[in-house]
Amino acid sequence: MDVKLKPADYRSDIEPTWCPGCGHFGVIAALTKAFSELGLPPENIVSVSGIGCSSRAPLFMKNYSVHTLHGRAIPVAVGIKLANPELTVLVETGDGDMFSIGAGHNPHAARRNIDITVICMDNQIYGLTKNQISPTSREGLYGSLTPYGSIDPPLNPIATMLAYGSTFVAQTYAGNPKHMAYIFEEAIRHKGFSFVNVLSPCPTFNKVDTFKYYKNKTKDINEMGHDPADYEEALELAFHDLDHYYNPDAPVPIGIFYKGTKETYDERMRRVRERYTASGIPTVQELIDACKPKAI
Ligand SMILES: Cc1ncc(C[n+]2csc(CCOP(=O)(O)OP(=O)(O)O)c2C)c(N)n1
Ligand code: SF4
Ligand SMILES: [Mg+2]
Repeated sequence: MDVKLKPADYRSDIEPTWCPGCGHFGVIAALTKAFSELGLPPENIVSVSGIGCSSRAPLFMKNYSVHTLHGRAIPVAVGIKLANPELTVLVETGDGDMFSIGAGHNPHAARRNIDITVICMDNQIYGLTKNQISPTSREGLYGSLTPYGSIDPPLNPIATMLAYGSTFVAQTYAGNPKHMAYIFEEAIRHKGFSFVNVLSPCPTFNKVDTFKYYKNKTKDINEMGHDPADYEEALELAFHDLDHYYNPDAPVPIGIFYKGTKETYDERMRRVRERYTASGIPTVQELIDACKPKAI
């Protein structure tokens, strides 16, 4: 008989080294809750991360994990998923890791609809390297290299990942454990590329986008009537995601922006293999024949 594991059963015996009050604590609590709710065996989960405070998250959980190079979690996760599509593969990353150095990988994993779940712990700052602005930092944010405040307009993670063709895009907030666990569950359950932006404050360095700031500001777009099947409305809502940076009355939208259905990359790969090869694994002659130029 299968015994359902509790969230604590998914934790490793390594204690997090994060600062007291870091939003990332809530993320691993919600993630282990989602694993437990989904009844996932730890040996079937692989978490891949880059470099950053956020990218340490896999260390504190019991499932398999690969701590890769800065910005390189997505290609490693894609390789793992394609080698063994039966695994649940996650990327646990940060706003710097994903949208600065790793940004070139995002459109390709999304447009190919590779069945992985990307969880971006977005604190709008580089925490690990002690306070530099990131692509998601708001204008005017002070950092150790921007003593007069950032003059860069911020990147919009939700609109970007929607435009790249992700089939699941959501935003949640580290101060709302129930909402986070629910969104993680939905993202992992989704067949295809799923992206979750988690607003996860860094109380040590980002003194603006704090738990206090988000309190009473987040609004669940699904409770307000947004249908996640509506891609155009999702884009419209996403374009207003950062309004609160410029307008103190604007809400911070959380919830599922978009959830669509599209054949996944590994399904397509399987279909092509079945069509062109006798055994699923091409022979050398079949590969040579397949490489000859031909009309579509
Ligand atoms: C190739 C390379 N360049 C730069 C760094 C330095 N570095 C380490 S973590 C990091 C930023 C991490 O920011 P983020 O992903 O937002 O994570 P956080 O610490 O904020 O959770 C940088 C620039 C590095 N480790 N490797
Ligand atoms: S520096 Fe910021 S992101 Fe890093 S552990 Fe401390 S609070 Fe968390
Ligand atoms: Mg960060």
